[in-house]
Amino acid sequence: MRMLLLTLALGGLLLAPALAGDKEDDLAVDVTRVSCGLQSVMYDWDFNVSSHGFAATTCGGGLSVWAWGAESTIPDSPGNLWATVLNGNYPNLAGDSLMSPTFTVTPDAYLLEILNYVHIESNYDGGNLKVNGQIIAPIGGYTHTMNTSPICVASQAGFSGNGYQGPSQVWLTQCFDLSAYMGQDVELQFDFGSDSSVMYPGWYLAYVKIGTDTVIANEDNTWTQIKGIFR
Ligand SMILES: [Ca+2]
Ligand SMILES: [Ca+2]
Repeated sequence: MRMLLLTLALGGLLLAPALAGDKEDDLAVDVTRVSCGLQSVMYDWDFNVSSHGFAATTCGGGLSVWAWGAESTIPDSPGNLWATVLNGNYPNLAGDSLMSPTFTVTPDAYLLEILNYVHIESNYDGGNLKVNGQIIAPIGGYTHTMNTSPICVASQAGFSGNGYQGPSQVWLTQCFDLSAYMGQDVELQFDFGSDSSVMYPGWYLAYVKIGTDTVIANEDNTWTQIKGIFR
């Protein structure tokens, strides 16, 4: 067994440089894709299940675009989700904030992971996340800085473009660290805005999960399991 493990380890070392030089893997590495590594989830807002109390309010005098429901026109749609217009392109002059329910940031609920899909006119339209009205960047940073054109997110950092995911549009996780808000009640705000021409499918949210990357031991369960072992 020890020899087998050694062989596998050496094999891995030999394979690593070959994979790193592979063209397709290089493309994959360029993709911004950071999960939170959540081990425990306090708020599991899976939008395929419900809208989870999120609600939209217009921003900067723009048009309302956020909608929850069944989406079938983008690749690998989970079914129901939040979208900047379902089953079609967002309109010109959109400006809309999708607001979450209020929750408290705690040591068990401070890493925020989203699964999102972005196909937006680069820099002229875009979206970002705000916490209590302040922009928060994902780990690794936003991919774009908007120009002065879009309503609601003008000159702000955010997600934009029709190739931020790499060579084609795919669903990506992004992780936001809310530890600066520890102990505070917060509300998330997914802002989206567009300018006066050129429309694309938009911004799509499959889930928002908030938790921690540490396993939280449930003492009752743990004790039950321990007793079970010795029964
Ligand atoms: Ca546009
Ligand atoms: Ca859309």
